[in-house]
Amino acid sequence: MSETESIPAAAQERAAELRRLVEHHARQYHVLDKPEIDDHEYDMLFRELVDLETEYPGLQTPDSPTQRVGGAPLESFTKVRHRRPMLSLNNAFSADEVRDFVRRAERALGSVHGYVCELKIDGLAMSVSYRDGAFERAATRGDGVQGEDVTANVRTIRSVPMALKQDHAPRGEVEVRGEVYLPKGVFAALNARLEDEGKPIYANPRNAAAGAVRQLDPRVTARRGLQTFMYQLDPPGRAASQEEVLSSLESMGLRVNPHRAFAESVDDVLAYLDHWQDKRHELDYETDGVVIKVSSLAEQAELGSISRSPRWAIAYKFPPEERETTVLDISVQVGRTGAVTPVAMLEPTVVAGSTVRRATLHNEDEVARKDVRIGDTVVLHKAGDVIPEVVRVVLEKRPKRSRAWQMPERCPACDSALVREPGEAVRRCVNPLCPAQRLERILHFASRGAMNIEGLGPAVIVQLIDHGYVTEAADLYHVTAEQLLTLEGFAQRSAEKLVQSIAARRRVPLSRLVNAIGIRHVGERTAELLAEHFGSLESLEAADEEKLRDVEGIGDVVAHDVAMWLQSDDGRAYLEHLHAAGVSAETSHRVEGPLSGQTWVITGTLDSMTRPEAEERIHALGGTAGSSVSRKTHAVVAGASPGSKLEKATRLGVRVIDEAAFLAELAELEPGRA
Ligand code: 1X8
Repeated sequence: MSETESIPAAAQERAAELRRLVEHHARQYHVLDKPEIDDHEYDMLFRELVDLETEYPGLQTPDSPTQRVGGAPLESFTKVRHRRPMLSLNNAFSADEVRDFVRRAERALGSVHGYVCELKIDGLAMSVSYRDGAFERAATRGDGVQGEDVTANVRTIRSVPMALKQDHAPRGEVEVRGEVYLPKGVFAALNARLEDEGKPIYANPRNAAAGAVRQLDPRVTARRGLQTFMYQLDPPGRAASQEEVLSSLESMGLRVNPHRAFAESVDDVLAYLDHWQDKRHELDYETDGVVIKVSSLAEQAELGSISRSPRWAIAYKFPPEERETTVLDISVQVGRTGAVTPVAMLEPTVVAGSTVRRATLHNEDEVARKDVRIGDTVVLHKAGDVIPEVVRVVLEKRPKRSRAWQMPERCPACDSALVREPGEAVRRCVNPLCPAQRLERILHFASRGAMNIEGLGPAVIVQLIDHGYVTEAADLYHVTAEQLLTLEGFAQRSAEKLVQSIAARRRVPLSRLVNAIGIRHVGERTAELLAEHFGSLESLEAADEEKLRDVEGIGDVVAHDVAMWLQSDDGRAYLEHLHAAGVSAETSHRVEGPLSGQTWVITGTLDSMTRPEAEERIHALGGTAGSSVSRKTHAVVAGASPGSKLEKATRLGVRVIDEAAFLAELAELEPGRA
């Protein structure tokens, strides 16, 4: 009798089904960075398969996904064989399962000298090798045995030192392992920009981090703002416990998560899990659990590993932050470029620490794929702990006689026919006079990342349009205090103040003006590239499609859109009206100040301000904001993920300061500023 004959047919069939499902979803997640189900659903499928194979060991085939670690590597990077396999961890989904882990460890060892609890980072596992203290190679986990050589990309991550701290750098080869991740704020900004530029967005920070690490162009990686936390050292040197490993990593200059705790007993461990259950939403990165490790390295060695995971560690997974709520309505919004977006209006509900009332459904294909209908009960979560998203419909709770949602054929604001161009997921209103687009264009124009007009928010702009004072951006500069007084909420003083603050934003840096114009697919970043390349609005206006394609970082689609816009009658009229209103781009007008004669270069992203804001503050103090580093550069301000400019500055011996030091200098030189 063969081993499988005693196994019920139903179990055999289910195991085969689960193997297929797990393989499929593991590939979507690890290889393609395009998960179709959320992590919890995947964990549950995986768990069911493990349980079935435990119950019927005959079901455990050598090719079962439970016997493997990650996804297969992509084709585009050189393969790297790990010195030791990069294991994954067994999961625990409840306090009982954590107690089981502790009990097993204590039974095997007699007693355990304590545990270390560390936050489980929802990032990308990474191995970084140093030789005689010098950065040598970085590799992704891949399938655990073989990963991808991503050395060039990881070199651009600021928190990965190119040289370990002298006194603490071990001789010979050491391998450091940890997680590469994208902070929540950086993730939200990245998606906002991608959406702005008409590109597909990332489902969560981990996928965005994976996308950044697997870029074929390291310059793109450098701009993404990746961060790291390291937690493993091989060989461990003098460290005898996980706590000492973490301290060693820190003293070598590597980034280590400050949140960790030593636990003597299972109760200490459980208290730690409890503490982070809700607190985790306050962090600026996503954590999906807590890794619990037997601390003593000797005890770890004694416990060893089984097939894919160590016996000395377990990953407790927080229950998913998901809430059910109902879809009150699906409304459609018209953006500044005419893109029409369906938005689910929800019964307000608290998810991951804040109240959610609406969630974008992105486009009609997404609504159809999820089959979201008005009246449905849906499961809601937050992508990257930030962006509310409808995960799925709870079909059992669907009201009778509900109907599939249909994208309107006509613009909800102006009733003109919507157009869906081939290859695009969105429908657009192409009526340039559409009032909804007009409002969005003006809102965008005045917004913080564009002209940054203080005191000119949505409530005022809506009224200005309603009263007929403003139909396009240029009209803002003709608004009078008398007109403002007829709006709600204005008195003489506040009206005068707003007129002044609008007038003060006639002259802005070119990149701001280019962004403010609101050309489709041109967001902050693209505007900067255009501004840097052309130097003046006149020379940008004179550019044709071919010249635009020459701009580094600008693709054919964007070049085409920008050229079409610049050549269109509407585009020309729009710019003419702005010129007539006295709006112009700052060329290098000279202000005398404490930074006169100094060139400052900003590289990477700053947390407290956008790059244009930082450059303006340098200008205001008489300084010049340069775009490349030379010996003449006075200082380089290095934000997150600074890339090659930082390397060059270091090479040339140019002074490099971080954001905090930059802010301190500004504060000293700008006495008038709060
Ligand atoms: C994975 C992770 C570990 C830690 C944090 N985040 C992770 N995603 C940690 O130990 N601090 S350990 C680990 C693994 O061994 N697969």
